[in-house]
Amino acid sequence: IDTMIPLQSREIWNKHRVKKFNTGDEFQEKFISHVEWTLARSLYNCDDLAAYQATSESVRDNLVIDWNKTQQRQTARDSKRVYYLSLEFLMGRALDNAIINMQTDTSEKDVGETKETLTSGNTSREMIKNAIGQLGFNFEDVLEQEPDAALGNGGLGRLAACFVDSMATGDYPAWGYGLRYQYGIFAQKIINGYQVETPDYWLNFANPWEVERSEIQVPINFYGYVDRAQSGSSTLAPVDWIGGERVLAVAYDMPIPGFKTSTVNNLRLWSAKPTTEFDFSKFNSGDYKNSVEQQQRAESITAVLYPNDNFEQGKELRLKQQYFWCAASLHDIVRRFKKSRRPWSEFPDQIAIQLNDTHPTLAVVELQRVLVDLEKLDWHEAWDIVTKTFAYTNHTVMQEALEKWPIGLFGRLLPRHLEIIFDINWFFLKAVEEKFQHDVDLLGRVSIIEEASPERQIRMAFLAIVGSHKVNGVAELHSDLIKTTIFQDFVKIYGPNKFTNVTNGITPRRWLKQANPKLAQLISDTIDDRADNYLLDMSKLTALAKFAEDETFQSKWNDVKQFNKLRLADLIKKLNGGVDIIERDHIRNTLFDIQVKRIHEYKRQQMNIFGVIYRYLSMKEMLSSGSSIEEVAEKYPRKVSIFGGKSAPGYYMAKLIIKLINSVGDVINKDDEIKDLLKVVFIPDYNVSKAEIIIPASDLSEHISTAGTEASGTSNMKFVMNGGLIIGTVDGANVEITREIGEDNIFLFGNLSENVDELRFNHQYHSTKLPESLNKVLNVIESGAFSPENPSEFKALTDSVKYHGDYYLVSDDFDSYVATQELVDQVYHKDKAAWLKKSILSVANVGFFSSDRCIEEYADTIWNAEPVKPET
Ligand code: HBZ
Repeated sequence: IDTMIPLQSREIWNKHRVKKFNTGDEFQEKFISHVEWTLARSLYNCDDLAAYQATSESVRDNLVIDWNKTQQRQTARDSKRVYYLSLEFLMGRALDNAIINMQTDTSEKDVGETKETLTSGNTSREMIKNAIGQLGFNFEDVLEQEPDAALGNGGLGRLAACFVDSMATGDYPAWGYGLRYQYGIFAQKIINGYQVETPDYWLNFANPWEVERSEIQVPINFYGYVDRAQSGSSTLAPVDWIGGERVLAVAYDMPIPGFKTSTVNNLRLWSAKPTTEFDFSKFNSGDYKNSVEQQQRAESITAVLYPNDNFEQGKELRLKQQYFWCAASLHDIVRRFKKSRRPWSEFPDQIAIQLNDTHPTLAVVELQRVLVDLEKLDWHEAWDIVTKTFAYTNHTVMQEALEKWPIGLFGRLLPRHLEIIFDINWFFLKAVEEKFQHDVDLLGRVSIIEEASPERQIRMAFLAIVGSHKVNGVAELHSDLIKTTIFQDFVKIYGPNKFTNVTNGITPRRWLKQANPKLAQLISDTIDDRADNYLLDMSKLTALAKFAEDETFQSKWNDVKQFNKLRLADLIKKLNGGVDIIERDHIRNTLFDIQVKRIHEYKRQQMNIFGVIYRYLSMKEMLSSGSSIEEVAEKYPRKVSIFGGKSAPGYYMAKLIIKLINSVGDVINKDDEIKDLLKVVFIPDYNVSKAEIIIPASDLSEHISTAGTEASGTSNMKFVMNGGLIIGTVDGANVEITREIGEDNIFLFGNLSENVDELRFNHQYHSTKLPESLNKVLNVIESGAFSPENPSEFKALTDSVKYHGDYYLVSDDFDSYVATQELVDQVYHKDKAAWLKKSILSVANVGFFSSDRCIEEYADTIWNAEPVKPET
């Protein structure tokens, strides 16, 4: 490319080439020029927000240089590219992460001598912090100005965010593709104990972390009809789809910096806008008012993120979002491929596309359409390319979360795609029939089209399996479960090798270094790794094990936890209108017991709060039968139960659980008789930036889903990485966490997944007796103890356990849960050294759960992709 530009021009470009800031002084110069030129402000009206924006612009300038180079390098090397298609990227804040990832030099030699330059490894963050301080701002206050990019619901969206971080860190030529929602997940307010949703308009102030690529506009069609005028009678021949509604997809790019590498990858999010031209002939009536309204409707496609997790609603706008995003992304991918002028058969050698759940499955159909209808490839040749390109990650076995689309709705919106799906299904079923001639029910069971009433439905998971060469679950237990339950027939059809496991992971840059700087510092000091190389090779953490019983080290470890607990107490106080809930003087011997995640019956926050109630009742009973408060404290030592999480707005039971937690808190927190031995806190609006404060502060966290329901869980990994212990069921990644850190270092309880079916069956067909303990709790709730104005307020919750089959098996696990909680208390309060040892050993062995390991596994076993390393 270079040679096409005249030498003289190249010289001038080179002479004036942009340069990174590399010292605190250079940073300050950039900062000021951004305040004055980019923001058109000055020293006299530069507030924290402006300081945040100027800092971000300055840091971004550094990133952009590497971003451009990375893209040029990846194009020049022409190696296989990975595209991660996810409807959610729960990124959180970008600034601190970018600063941390900016450390480029992995050598230790600079540390100490040249503290004020960026090449001094560890100190880039310190350097910027000092520089900002000298300019008159507090670094933490500046970071606080950034709104979270909350473009996701929970684990699935956060996983995608960890993955793009690890893909950049591993130098993989990989892009994320998603949607640029104008409203991310709603902000949660708690009013009188109830969840109230308020819109999250996160783009209120200019977003320095995105670049609008207004030149990249992809037209996307919906509705219309299929014209087979030139295709004759042949069913598989290319046809024309005449779309009825047209919108434009505009690209917005976010830089994704790798840690200690100059690789900066791209996250491309699409935004919908109206086309500028009217094509009246395409509208049925040509009625002008309607045309205008249609144009206005365009923007609604990317207006809002659907706030459900693990539940599918089947709304037309959701399907529109999916197609809009898949079609735009594929158009981009195909355009880039075509520039290489390779034959189509090489498409799968150059491109791997990962489907994050079934949400992007339309991309499979769209690629087939592009190849057959537009590029005129033979059907089978095209299908071979498609299936070699795609791979699908499943995140749930729960029926209500599996996507299905009624064919009526689908066919109206995407008439040509429906035909293609029927053809895909026809060839698939034909092959199955040939192979399994005697199994009469099989075809019906595996058909992509479900014969349901009132209407047939498209089973998106089946389509994703048929359209992919690999299918993976997200933890070992889960990957085994999909093979024996929902996808059992497909294992028979394709053999077991199509199905694989890649256990989830998390990025240690955000979830250790950024969230817990004190612990990160202690670790790097202790294992003598001042340049933080352990963040790239987490097996280095095993060096901590030899300090597990060292008293001085334990005490430093404990001090870090204490610091983080105070930091959380400050946050809770702030959120509680400046009033302390947690007794500060006793924080060191108060157990912080935390459950933060989306509120869902299967995650069993209800069991947690029932346990809290049981503890409270037991304390009160002791007191009323004459025990002293000291005796009560002996049995039930200081504890604060902390909850956080959003409920889907339409999920009645989850909302009721939130209300119960708050109502119980109101009663317990005000009860002077128990002398602050027990507190209950619900932290409103749990999100990524709150998680960064909450997770490092945990002594204990709860991962207590009904066995077999939580595919993996990833916050379990985050808590362990921050030195918290876990109380959990034998579910999801808890199983592998136990294997890695050792069963002495985790508190497991409850029934196993292989017994769940039988237990459910028993509840359905026999009247099973509730344990005494739980019965007591439910009776007290029903008495109105927590809802005096409306004693039956929580009836749906108590009834679900008592009369409606207890689907989530709270009654089966309750006693072992309570007993395990008491064991936790004993270890925490009676043997702090043992506790600290467990905590240290857990961190020492958490390395497996780095998302860098995950990405390597995906690259090796699914994508067949190699890193493209920057020249050194
Ligand atoms: O994906 C979660 C799983 O529940 C969790 O166990 C796992 O660790 C995590 C990452 O693999 N699933 C989700 O978070 N799912 C959703 O958020 C979701 C969102 C929209 C949907 C369906 C599911 O339509």
